[in-house]
Amino acid sequence: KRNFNIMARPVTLLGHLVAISIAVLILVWILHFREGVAFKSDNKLKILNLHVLLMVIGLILFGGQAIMAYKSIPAKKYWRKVVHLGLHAIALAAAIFGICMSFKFHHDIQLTNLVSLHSWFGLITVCLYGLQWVVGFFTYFFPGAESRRRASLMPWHVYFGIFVFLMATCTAELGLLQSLDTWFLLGHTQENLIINFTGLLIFLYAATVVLTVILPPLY
Ligand code: HEM
Ligand code: ASC
Repeated sequence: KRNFNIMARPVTLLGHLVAISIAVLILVWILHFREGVAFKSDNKLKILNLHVLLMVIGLILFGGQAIMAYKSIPAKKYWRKVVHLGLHAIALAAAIFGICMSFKFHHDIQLTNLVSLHSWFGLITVCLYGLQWVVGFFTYFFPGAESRRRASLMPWHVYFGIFVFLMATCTAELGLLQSLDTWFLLGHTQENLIINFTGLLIFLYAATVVLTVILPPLY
């Protein structure tokens, strides 16, 4: 009889490839089709672009890699865990800084904050992400809960981890959709194609990351 078992490690390879493709597309979009990034500039769109870059590369790409760490890193469990929480810390820091950039953009051009569905999703996502990180850290790393508590919280940790990661990808899709002058751009322009392909790849990334969680590890 044939055996249809698929192990997670090869799927994490696809996850890395998709992540690199998203990084390339988003960099081409922001550096070539838009005006690049800046923390301080008279061209306020550069500050908004910094927000986009931090959210996609920081929160989504690093966050997904953090989740896949238990299936992608060929090392002992302890080191996988250190990579898992470390990459999540980078993702969270980028997300908090990235949110600040969107508020700075709104402040500088005197736009009202928290109007769009994208902004509501984004704020909820980052709050839940921070909560997930803190609870995960104290339960599973330092000082660590007793083993029965660790075990009983694990399904919740995995469920909320997937949930908040998917919320982050939804927020990014809403952000792409809203990309300022979308209506002006509509048409078969190169920039429009890049935005759409980025959105498709983010969806494929989410599908891949969640699949690695469900598949058994390859030792
Ligand atoms: C799995 C710890 C933060 C999402 C795990 C596991 C541990 C852990 C011990 C179980 C791995 C296993 O037994 O195979 C931690 C610690 C964190 C943290 C110490 C923070 C300091 C996060 C965050 C997220 C997250 C912020 C998501 C936003 C997940 C997911 C899994 C997981 C989806 C399942 C991975 C799999 O089974 O392939 N984490 N975690 N974790 N964690 Fe975390
Ligand atoms: C941990 C860890 C796990 C869980 C397990 C309880 O710290 O690495 O896999 O807690 O002990 O499910």
